[in-house]
Amino acid sequence: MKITVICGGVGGAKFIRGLREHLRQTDPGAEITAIVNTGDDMWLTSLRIAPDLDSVMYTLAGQNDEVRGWGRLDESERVSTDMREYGVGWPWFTLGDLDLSTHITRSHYLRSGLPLSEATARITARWPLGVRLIPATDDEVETHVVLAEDGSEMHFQEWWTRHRAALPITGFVQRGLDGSTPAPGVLEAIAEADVVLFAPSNPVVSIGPVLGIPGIRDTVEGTSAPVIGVSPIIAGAVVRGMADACLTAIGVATAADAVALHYGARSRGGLIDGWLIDETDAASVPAIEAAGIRARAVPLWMKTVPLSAQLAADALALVG
Ligand code: FO1
Repeated sequence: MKITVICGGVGGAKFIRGLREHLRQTDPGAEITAIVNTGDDMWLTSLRIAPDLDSVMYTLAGQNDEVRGWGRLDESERVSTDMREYGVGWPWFTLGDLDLSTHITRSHYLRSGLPLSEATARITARWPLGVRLIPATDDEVETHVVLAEDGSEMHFQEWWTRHRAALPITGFVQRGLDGSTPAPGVLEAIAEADVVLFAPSNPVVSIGPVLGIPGIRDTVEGTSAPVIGVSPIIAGAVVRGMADACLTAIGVATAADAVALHYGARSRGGLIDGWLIDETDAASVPAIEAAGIRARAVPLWMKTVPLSAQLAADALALVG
């Protein structure tokens, strides 16, 4: 079976880890392709930072800092601490020493003329991930927020890490979107999949920027594969991060059913056929079904790998 997952960072990484675990037990020959958001990416002190690609890679490699949710295990910060003395970089954005190894390697490949997708293939080859990671695009399409105060733009990453998404914004723009194209293999991975999954990632700044790359949304709408999503919202609250600030900025309620309706039923011109919500949101099943989307309430908290594997099994079961 070929499964393609559209994802962002932490929530997506845990979900894909669960999907890999489930398929190892039930369909060892299955192929998993993750199409990963690159809207969070940026150049910082001449290094290309790709947070979501790194979160997914480190998690699948068992090298992720499970507590912080980003960065690597057994990390140290000698370099970034010293760089502060030079007054370069973002003091609010901590680059660990081992994490810098990844950024230096990626930047080396990019500076050598390789596209991000090839750099990613070479970097991820270091670990037997069992999942193919493809960036949504090889082009530099970065998410910026539009500040309510004066309409100026700020890179999403500064709004997110420096201001904790607390600065009022009126929306998001994808800088560099015009003329951008999906990375090699992205459209085929969606069109030729047996199942397409939307990981429980931020609908606005993770899933949204992937769908925004010209050609990707149309390919999701047109694929013969069922498209099943997993709610990133449980009982009206985000699981982690500040997705509520993002949803509010685009006028979507922070609720499992609201996000389903935001994606819309494929049978009515939208993107999804099925939607998993948490048991605490079970009362929303009828409304989601009334919108043309098959819904099921299951335990959504991915506290352990077995729980994540069960969630992946529940998502695939919704195909049936
Ligand atoms: N998030 C923070 O809140 N503070 C940080 O200092 C920080 C550093 C960082 C470095 C590398 C990286 O790949 C991710 C990092 N993140 C940090 C997380 C990052 O903002 C998020 O992973 C996503 O970009 C937002 O979903």
